[in-house]
Amino acid sequence: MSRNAESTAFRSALEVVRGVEPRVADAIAAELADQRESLKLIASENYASPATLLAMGNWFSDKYAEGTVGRRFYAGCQNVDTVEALAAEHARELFGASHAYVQPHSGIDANLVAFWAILADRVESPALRKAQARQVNDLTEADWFALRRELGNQRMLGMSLDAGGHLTHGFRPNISGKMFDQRSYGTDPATGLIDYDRVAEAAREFKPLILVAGYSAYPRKVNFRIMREIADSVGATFMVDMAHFAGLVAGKVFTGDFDPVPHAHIVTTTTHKSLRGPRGGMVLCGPELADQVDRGCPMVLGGPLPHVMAAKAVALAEARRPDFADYAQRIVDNAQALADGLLRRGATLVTGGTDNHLVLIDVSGYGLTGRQAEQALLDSGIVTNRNSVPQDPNGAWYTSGIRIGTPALTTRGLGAAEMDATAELIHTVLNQTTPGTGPDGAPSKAKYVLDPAVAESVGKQAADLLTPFPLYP
Ligand code: DSN
Repeated sequence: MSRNAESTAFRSALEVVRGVEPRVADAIAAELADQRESLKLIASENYASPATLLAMGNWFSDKYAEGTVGRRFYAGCQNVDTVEALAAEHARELFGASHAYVQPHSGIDANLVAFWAILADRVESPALRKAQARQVNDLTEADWFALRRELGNQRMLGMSLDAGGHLTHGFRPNISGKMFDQRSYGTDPATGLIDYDRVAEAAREFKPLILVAGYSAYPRKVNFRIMREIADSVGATFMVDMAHFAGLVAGKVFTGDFDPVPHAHIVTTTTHKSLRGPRGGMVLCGPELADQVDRGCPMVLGGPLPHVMAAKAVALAEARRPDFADYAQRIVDNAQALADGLLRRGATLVTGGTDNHLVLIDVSGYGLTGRQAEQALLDSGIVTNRNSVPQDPNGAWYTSGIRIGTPALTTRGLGAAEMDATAELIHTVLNQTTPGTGPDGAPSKAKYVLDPAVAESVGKQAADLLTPFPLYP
């Protein structure tokens, strides 16, 4: 499709919205302007293609379709079947998985589906077996009580939050941290890297039902072959949440021991991060878990979103094209160029660099908290997010880290030279920002001082850097 056709489609859609609620149309236009003009370095964000975005705004949004392809609880789902089957087929082909479930609305939902499937497959409970066999009328109140207790007190071993793990891998703010008895493995304090011997030791001691690998703030590859061996040695189900790096798996940057699909019993992902699709989730697994995974809706999910599944099909088709592999490699090249540029200017990086799409700066080296650094960068047209570093003394709210990622800027076409210029802008802001004080004059973890002239100058340089790489020209 030509750029003109895309532009006309978006403009027309905006005019239709404007006719009903102009403030929404204005907010949409303002969001595009913001995303166009700032350096978007949030590691989990990207720019979906016009085809992906346009596939979401249509009549599929109006259709209910509980169930799975060819087996729905509603009539008239033949077109939903078409797009769901296409999305699943593209996902299977792209990742080499035998089964794909494309209904989850988000990464948390995909993980819930996976947890359910593993519990249903693994927990030894006569009551659960009866419920699974749809003999629910045979269950007594005592059976239901036992079933709830047995399902809800299983063991999960995942990567700790401050080492880069995710909330849904057994942490308190998420239901996984309440229903599972959870332990975590961290990283080596000297290197910042996963120590597989320590993971094996933790697994031997704790004997988890589920071993989870995957991260949202670990800047390195994970060896999934070793993790699977650890899981097998204690009889655990091995689950990988590849939400952050699914694009690198799709683009064959992560292969062999670093591709989770051949090694894990079950893999979950979001579709909107490095994979560059619509906001949503997905589960991949082998035949042994497929039946339980397909019960995701209505077991733990609300009705599927057919318009988003249509967009998933489009984005997955895009990811199967040869140029996606080139894109995925450029994401990593750019992250390494950004890390090198920061290191040369004196920044401290967790693990000393990166081999994926993200870089984690320990901003305590600049005398700042993550929150101060995040806001100072935002004032300067650089959008990042604060993040804990391992053993973070500032906790999960203020933090000591800034996480930056390259999937979005790589989509716009920026390369190594622009990454070096970006490193210079980030370093300038962090170097010129100082901690501020609260109203009582006491040191504050949130307040900061940055000369507005510096913020303005960096903001202008950031915008100039983007000018040759227009978003939706
Ligand atoms: N919120 C996502 C991220 O930014 O990494 C993970 O769920």
